Amino acid sequence: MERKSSEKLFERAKKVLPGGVNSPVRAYRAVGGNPPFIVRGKGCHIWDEDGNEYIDFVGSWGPLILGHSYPPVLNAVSDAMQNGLSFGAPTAVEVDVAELLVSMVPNVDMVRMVNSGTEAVMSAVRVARGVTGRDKIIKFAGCYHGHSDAMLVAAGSGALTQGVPDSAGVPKAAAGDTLTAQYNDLESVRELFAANAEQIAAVIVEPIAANMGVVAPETGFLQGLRQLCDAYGALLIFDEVITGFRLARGGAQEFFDVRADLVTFGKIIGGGMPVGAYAGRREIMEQVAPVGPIYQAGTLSGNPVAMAAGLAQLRILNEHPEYYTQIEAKAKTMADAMRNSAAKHGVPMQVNQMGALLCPYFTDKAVKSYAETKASDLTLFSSYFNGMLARGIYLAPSQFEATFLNVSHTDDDIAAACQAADEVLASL
Ligand code: HOZ
Repeated sequence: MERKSSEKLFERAKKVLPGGVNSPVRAYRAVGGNPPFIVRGKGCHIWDEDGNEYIDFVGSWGPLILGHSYPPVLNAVSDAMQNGLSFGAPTAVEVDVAELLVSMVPNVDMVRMVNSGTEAVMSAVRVARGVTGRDKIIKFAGCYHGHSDAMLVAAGSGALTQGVPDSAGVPKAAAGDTLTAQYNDLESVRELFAANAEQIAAVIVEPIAANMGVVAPETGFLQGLRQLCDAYGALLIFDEVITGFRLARGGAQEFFDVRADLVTFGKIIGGGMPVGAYAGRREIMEQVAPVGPIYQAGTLSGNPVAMAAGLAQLRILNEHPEYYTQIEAKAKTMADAMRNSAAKHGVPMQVNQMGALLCPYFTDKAVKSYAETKASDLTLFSSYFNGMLARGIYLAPSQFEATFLNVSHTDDDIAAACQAADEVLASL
């Protein structure tokens, strides 16, 4: 597969963009080689600058749950933009999206729109601190909550991929109130609460840890967090930037039947447009300005074009609960096929799968913790990734990101990916 045009673009990009990219993981440093530059997408297929076609298992890192260029979403954008791109003033579509979101997500009465998951988390953390009058936050090693200062401690995703989970440039004071626990290890959370009683404002968690690959919560883990937060008067924040509207219509709260006090969402609220949101019960959200004393604002928050795209996508998800069982079934099929191929070819591999998310780890031991994700053989991952790319299967270029399935993957697409995986695993 030739990628000369992409290579030329990457050379130009590296002169004017750090690493040639606007988000680190896209630079392909963890897997070697150069990234294809994408020109268009339709359904689960994307095409690069050289005309190569790929089956996409990234889907813009999750939000494109209906696939690329989904006509009702594109039409909504096109209709909305005829009226102007931004007003910095209230519009009806913001109310429509908020009403729909509140009707779909459990335990949520009000929502504030922002522009990204990073902003949503940064704001939710401020709300938790404002509501409780406490400063400390517990997060989990390997979980990623965007790039605000307080969250770049033991962070997953690109930070983990690039080997900088504790970023330079974060003042000690900004990170000093972030305490780190171990995912799926309630004891580590209990110890932090015991040592910092009445100082913890919130525990923030990705209900499925999907920025260190994919690690599902063990039975009782999320429930245990709920109980500890209740016992110590802290808020529980579910970062649903990846799981929101992807695991189920009501996200992880519905899927796992555990209630959070605040929920953060990302790009899926905008159908792929730059959107984020945080939401919670009325008594919490009414602490946010202009009703309450916790300040947070943004000119592009609730942008009408982005909201129109989000509304179109959320309406479809709301009307089609069966989509979730369908995507999950496809993900199971793919995970099972990959496990079978690994066993057949003697490759030490675990495939973690939950809902529409999956991730292969190159190790012979089960992967249930951050430490176990790091036991994966990254050289094997890199060979697997590049073998798949050469066969037209577009995956996240990092061991520590998820493989995303969506409504637009057909049985044939899944079969093609499984066939490619079988060939690649045979060659390792
Ligand atoms: N941190 C994002 C995935 N969890 C990657 C974003 C991007 O490169 O677009």
